Amino acid sequence: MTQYVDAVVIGAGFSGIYMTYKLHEDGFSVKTFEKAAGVGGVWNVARYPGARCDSDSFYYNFMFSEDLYKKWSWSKRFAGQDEILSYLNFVADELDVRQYMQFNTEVKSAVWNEEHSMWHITTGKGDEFAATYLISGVGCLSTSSIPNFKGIADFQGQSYHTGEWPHTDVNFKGKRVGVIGTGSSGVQSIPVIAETAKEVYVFQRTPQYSVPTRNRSFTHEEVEQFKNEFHSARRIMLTSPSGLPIPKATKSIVETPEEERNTILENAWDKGGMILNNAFNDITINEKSNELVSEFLRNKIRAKIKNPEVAEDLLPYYYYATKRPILDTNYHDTYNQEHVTLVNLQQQPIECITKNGIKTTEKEYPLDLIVFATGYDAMTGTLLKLDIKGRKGLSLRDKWQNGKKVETYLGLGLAGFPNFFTITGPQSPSVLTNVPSAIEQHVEWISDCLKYMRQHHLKTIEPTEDAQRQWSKDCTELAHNTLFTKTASWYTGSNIDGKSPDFLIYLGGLDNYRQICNKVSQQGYKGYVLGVNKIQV
Ligand code: NA7
Repeated sequence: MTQYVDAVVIGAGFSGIYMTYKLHEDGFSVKTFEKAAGVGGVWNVARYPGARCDSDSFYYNFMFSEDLYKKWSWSKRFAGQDEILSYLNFVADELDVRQYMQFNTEVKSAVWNEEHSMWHITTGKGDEFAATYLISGVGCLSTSSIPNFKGIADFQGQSYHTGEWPHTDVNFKGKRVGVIGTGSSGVQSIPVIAETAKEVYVFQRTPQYSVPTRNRSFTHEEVEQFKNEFHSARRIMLTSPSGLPIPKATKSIVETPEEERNTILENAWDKGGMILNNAFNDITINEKSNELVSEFLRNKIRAKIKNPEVAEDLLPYYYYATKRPILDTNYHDTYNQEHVTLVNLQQQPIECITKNGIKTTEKEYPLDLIVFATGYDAMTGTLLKLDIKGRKGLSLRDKWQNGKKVETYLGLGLAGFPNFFTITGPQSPSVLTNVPSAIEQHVEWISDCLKYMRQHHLKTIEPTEDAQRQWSKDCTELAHNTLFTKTASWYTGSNIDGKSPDFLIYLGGLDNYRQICNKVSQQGYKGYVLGVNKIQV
């Protein structure tokens, strides 16, 4: 039997929890489906060793409620996966949202019903729901990607992707472990794996820049200070491009005299975290500026690594920060340990995976366990797993797959898909900001929009093709004015075969984005078609 709710939300991570809460608070009936057994989203599944957040913990949380903020005390400067998951469980309890959530349930399809102006949602368990609104909180880094290595099924040892880590402890003791990938997940996990493994082989395709996390426990006084500074921090977060209480950088690195520049870089290095990549305003814009920071970071690697040949193999030469900036704890030092071997895939690419391990063009590395730290089908991967069909049976897959250009309006919705909203969708700024800050903005904007619809007796809302084209053009242009598009990364979709190479993140900053979204709503949802009854097709 089909049940009716005002809104169906997909996912119970940061986005789904807050969206569910807001909808209920605003008097809408809501049903939230979550594939996993509990809340947490990516923090419930990416349980790999060393998994940690790169935003300072007291800002990587909800800030919409002072009371909620003050009830939780983070133990460390950068929280690990387990603490973030505990936090999200705490929030779900505090906001009392579990009653609207159904776990262990995957949404299979969502089809727009033209006649009733409603979404028809079907789950893997056979639930049928009709909903006026469909809201995706599936996240932008939630579909793991394992490259199609030849022979992958032949491997007889254990193997795991970092984004789908088992809920039981994986024991590395006495084992020969191969790690493929040196993005954030690889860099975080490799030093921890090396603590107990007998041998570690890191299969590196692209060397990485990395800045120390400088993680540490908070004192009681520090925790109290964060809580007391709630209002001042929030004020800056609402107006900063990153959504963090880091003011906009105003200095150009090329225009800063060498001595001063080095002092700023050294200070940022000593403080750790995301300070260095936010220290100057031209790092990702100007090649010369970028090279100054890149060389600073390469020198840090040279100074750390004892074996000069290994040091050479670890030196990155892409434009710093055009891949996700990485924070580490003892990453590069790990290569000074005798049982850790760097395999440079630029010199010896992987040929295949065998029953015993990984074979490169030079030799076979026998392994007991392979860790795939090979990343995600970011931004669009999870949305495309769902069979979403809009007006006239138009499928999201037909619209976006097979090299077709991905276009959205504000990263929040798309033409042909009425009453469908995407939290942290493609072409929103979210993944290049402090994600919870972006999520709060998205959820609050969507929630205001639905209240507006109710107040004005509107039945449908849908971006126009023109507004969508213009937004997508703006996103592309912003990206082409930077160095981001000169580097292959998941930002550009180039890590996934067959994906249209495009930069799917709005680079204008969360501050500007917030203003643009506010202007759109203040102007009666400019760029949208609002339907009193169903829109004639
Ligand atoms: P990333 O950042 O996409 O890193 C994936 C890594 O896997 C990266 O080093 C890739 O090398 C490597 N990779 C991917 N495919 C291959 C193949 N075929 N052969 C060898 N190496 C390969 O994913 P993460 O999980 O580390 O981080 C994703 C985000 O999650 C992170 O930014 C946080 O926000 C959370 P490449 O650089 O492409 O040469």
